[in-house]
Amino acid sequence: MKPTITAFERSPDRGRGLARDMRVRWALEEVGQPYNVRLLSFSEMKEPAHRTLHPFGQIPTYEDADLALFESGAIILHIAERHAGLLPEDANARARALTWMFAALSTVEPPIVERSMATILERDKTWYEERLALLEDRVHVRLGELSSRLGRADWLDGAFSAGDLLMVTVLRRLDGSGMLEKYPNLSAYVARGEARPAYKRAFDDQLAVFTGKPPTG
Ligand code: GTB
Repeated sequence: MKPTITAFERSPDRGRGLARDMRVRWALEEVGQPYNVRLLSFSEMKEPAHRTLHPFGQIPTYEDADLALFESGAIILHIAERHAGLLPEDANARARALTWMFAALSTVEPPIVERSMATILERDKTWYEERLALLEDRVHVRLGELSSRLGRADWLDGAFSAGDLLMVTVLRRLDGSGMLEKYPNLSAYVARGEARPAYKRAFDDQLAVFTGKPPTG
């Protein structure tokens, strides 16, 4: 039986792959697990039926037989634990990959999301420019640190892992801000992630939801 995930019926990003179903799609594509997608409107996400799956009324969720999960990080960990390809076999390398998953979600993503939310919700405030500068400073601190750690490596710790998958999707949230371009190794890192065949399949599938056209590849 195929797992079912949920995604926006009409993503506000117009198919740029910035919503969090993208990372789950990418993980499923990396491990070669076919899946179904149930598309939800904003009002459907807040209905009791969906809230039994997701207490916060959001996407993505993941259902497989009698298991239902929410939180993209937990879903990706579940996929990575049940299939080869996203976590190393060696116990220490695996623990380090998990560390990068947490770092992506709890250290790098928050300042990026805070900046992004300010650009959407606070643009008309008198203090917007001043606050944006502060938020961007915080993002730059993390980008600088991450850039130093990545150095000239392809991936964060040896082979590509679920840690890289999450980090790339987190950094993509800066798309259009011009911030990532100040760190050529991070831009190249994101481009390496986007060049993976599994990423492309996932991206095309989520874009097809927006355009209404089936993916060509
Ligand atoms: N921590 C949760 C996880 O990782 O799964 C966060 C889930 C979440 O924020 N879901 C968002 C959602 O359902 C969609 S991804 N929002 C609707 C709501 O809360 O009512 C966030 C997102 C939305 C849109 C864009 N975009 O348009 O660029 C980017 C990211």
